[in-house]
Amino acid sequence: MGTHRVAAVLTLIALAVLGGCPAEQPPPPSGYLPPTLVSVSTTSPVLAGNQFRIDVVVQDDEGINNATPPALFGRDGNRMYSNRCDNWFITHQGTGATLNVTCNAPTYMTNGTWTVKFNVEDVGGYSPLPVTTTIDVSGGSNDTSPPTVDSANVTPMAIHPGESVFVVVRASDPSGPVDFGYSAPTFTTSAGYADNNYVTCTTYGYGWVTELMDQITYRCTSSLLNVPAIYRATVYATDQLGYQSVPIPLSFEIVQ
Ligand SMILES: [Ca+2]
Ligand SMILES: [Ca+2]
Repeated sequence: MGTHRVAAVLTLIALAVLGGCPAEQPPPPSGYLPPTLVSVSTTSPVLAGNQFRIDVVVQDDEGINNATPPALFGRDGNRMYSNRCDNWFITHQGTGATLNVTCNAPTYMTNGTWTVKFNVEDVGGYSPLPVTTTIDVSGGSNDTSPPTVDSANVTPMAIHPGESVFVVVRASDPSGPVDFGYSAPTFTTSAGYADNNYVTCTTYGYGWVTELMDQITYRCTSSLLNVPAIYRATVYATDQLGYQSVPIPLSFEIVQ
């Protein structure tokens, strides 16, 4: 293809693109724009065991309503230490606002870079503005070992079709909270029954046992199954660095 023909084709493409552009949009009505970020700063680096601050200035076409509690995210992208930034104050300035957030870095927090995320909402609730910043932590934990599943129990161990079992898992880690992947265990049976024989698990409760030990409860309900059958699953815990514990096998029986 000659140079001139390439230029002609490009011109045609450009005209087609331009021709496809919609007419100029009228400005959106007042309040229909999400907040915009003016500035965000943190008192980083952060010494583990101490407080740190996040200061955010936002602007809106209408006014700022509130912000969600900031949460810290580990290197694996999972939410950790979510109750560490409970103090935040909003100073309204016209249709903008300044947010001053104070957070606590626990002594066992892992050294390295952490991400802080939260949303700022405008009065109209049109679209929250996600705010993301980072902090660098030092003087904390250098733990690089995976968490430990301290206990994993199924109660009761035998049910009738249509009934539920509760799965309670406790796990701990030297550098603080663990998570359980936020995915419920998948119980399967090797009995080869039809597809309408299944067990569905959902998260039933979640909380700290101690600062370094977390617990999760799942409720697992069986369909109207052929019986008897033994259902098996594994559970594991993940720490803030993404290290996974040894998977722990679980089982229960569905009886007539
Ligand atoms: Ca707005
Ligand atoms: Ca660990």
